[in-house]
Amino acid sequence: MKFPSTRNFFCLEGIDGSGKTTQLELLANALEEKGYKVVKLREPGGAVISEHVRSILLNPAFKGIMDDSTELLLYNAARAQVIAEIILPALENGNIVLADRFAYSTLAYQGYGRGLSLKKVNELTAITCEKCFPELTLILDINAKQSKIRRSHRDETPDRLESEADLFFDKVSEGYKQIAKENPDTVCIFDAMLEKETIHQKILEAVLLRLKP
Ligand code: Z5A
Repeated sequence: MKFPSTRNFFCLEGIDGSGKTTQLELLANALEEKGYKVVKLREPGGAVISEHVRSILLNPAFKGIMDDSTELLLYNAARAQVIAEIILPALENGNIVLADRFAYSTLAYQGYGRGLSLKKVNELTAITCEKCFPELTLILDINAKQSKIRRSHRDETPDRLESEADLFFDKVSEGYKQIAKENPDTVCIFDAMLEKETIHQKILEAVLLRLKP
């Protein structure tokens, strides 16, 4: 399904530990050095209500209790709020918006990962994201095994999603590849196992191409 293409709105995607947050920071700094105004946000989250929804979604106490449809709707609810409260005003004020995850996370995790109907996930996305959708999504491709190795270096207790089995992350990873294949004009996929700086330069190049008037 095709979604709107909103100028100056970019998103980083990939499974956990793929390096999204690292690359988002590098990209934001590089753009700011070039004089662009940048607003960064994470999903789920980025606005007060959305952060409250995040704490429900990631709470390990709800593992095995939260229904897949509840999960789908909560991610969309968090997204609807951050779009209205943060993303649209930021774009209207001439900022570049960089999102750490957006609606393709829902397609990859709830659609490909959980096995919910891709059509229904897309239909819901069309409602939630009626007013904006990234003009370019940058996917960091890493397999479930490598992602697990990177995540194992963390001290924190895994959140509800992080404690899913390897098979789940394999499906999510395959989902991202499929999304890239089906949307070659608006999605770029990068090998997340390359050096951080190498990935950064590739991402920066792709974004600067879009920013040219
Ligand atoms: N989720 C969903 O199911 N549906 C949805 O619609 C949305 C989200 C929006 C949010 O988790 C969870 O919600 C997520 C998907 C789900 N769950 N899972 N599982 P989150 O926001 O808490 O976390 P995350 O988005 O998954 O990100 P992360 O775990 O923080 O990882 P990351 O941002 O991709 O990676 P990083 O923090 O930049 O890097 C991880 C480590 O790797 C770090 O030590 C880096 O120094 C290192 N790193 C980074 N790049 C490299 C390279 N190139 N080489 C070597 N090492 C590197």
